[in-house]
Amino acid sequence: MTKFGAVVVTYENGTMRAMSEKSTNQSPGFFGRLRRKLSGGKGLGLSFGTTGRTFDDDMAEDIETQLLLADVGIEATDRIVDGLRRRVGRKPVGDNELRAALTETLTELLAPRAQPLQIPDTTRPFLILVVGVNGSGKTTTIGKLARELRDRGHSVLLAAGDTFRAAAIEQLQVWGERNGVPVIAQQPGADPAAVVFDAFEAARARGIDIVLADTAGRLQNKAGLMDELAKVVRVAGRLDPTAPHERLLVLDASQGQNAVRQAVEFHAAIGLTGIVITKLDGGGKGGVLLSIADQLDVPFRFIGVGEGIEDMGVFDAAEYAAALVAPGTGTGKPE
Ligand SMILES: Nc1nc2c(ncn2[C@@H]2O[C@H](COP(=O)(O)OP(=O)(O)OP(=O)(O)O)[C@@H](O)[C@H]2O)c(=O)[nH]1
Ligand SMILES: [Mg+2]
Repeated sequence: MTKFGAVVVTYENGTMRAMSEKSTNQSPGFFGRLRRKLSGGKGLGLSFGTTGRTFDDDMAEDIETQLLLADVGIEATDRIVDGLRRRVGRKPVGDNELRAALTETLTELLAPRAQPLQIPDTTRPFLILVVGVNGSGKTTTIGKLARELRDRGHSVLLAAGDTFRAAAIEQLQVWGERNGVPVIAQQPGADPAAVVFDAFEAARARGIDIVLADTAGRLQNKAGLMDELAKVVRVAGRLDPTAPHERLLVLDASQGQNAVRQAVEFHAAIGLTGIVITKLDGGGKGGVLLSIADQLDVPFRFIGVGEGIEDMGVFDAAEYAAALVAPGTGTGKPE
């Protein structure tokens, strides 16, 4: 058993378990689900070869290559291998010891990003603007978030700010009905800034706590579309200078290093305050979060592991690190 910070890692029959000592507001099964779904239980898919091998340059290079292939990116990979070297030293190490040291190293890298979304009582309505490239999971995340926030006792309203894609408004209305929360929409083609402005005013008039605003998918390199997003932010700021209070980027984890570029560009355009990573069940190895954590000082709020309303959890650094490292024997079975 190895212990670091607020986390305990144990091995049972070759299976690694990580437990946060602090309680999270996670449903108890979520970590298990994440672990099973992330590459079918294999996480980054690392293998360290023979037990008792010395952590030398060859081994460091071998691990480096595996991390790069798992979308971890060059800078984060260097940092991780340094962390391992610091922990293990130049001596023979077993598979379990190496995995525990790696879990600690990854937890250390991710921990500063694990800042859950806080909604202060003093900010009403609290406006959450959800942005990202086409198909990353924005509208689904809004549906899941509406449920999560409603379950925490908040009143919620949805703003149909994707006025561009056919059927986007109807898609949001379905999530509204499913969660029993109102949806403010205009006609297709309307100015998204006007929709968000109206929704914010409506929420204020009705005494609603939180507005979740959907937006159309846009590529980060389309300047005109990024300007449109900056306008939504500016216009919302006319009703409350601190709005949008949360500028949430939704990233598809299966897009690998491209997701890093998206995060950098969206952050430059509107100043992100949070990131949600979806589709961790979608075949990617999940290493891209390490790269983003290394490059950007933006909190990871939630992670998505499926299309269902219950398939979202609060990001937890230790749990995520443990899911990435996973046991080498591949004990996890896909659901
Ligand atoms: N496997 C999996 N699928 C997901 C997840 N989140 C969303 N999806 C699916 O991804 C597809 C796109 O999701 P949307 O929520 O419509 O994505 P979007 O970003 O709103 O898309 P646009 O509005 O077209 O830009 C849908 O089929 C969702 O069910 C996830 O965590 N895992
Ligand atoms: Mg959408």
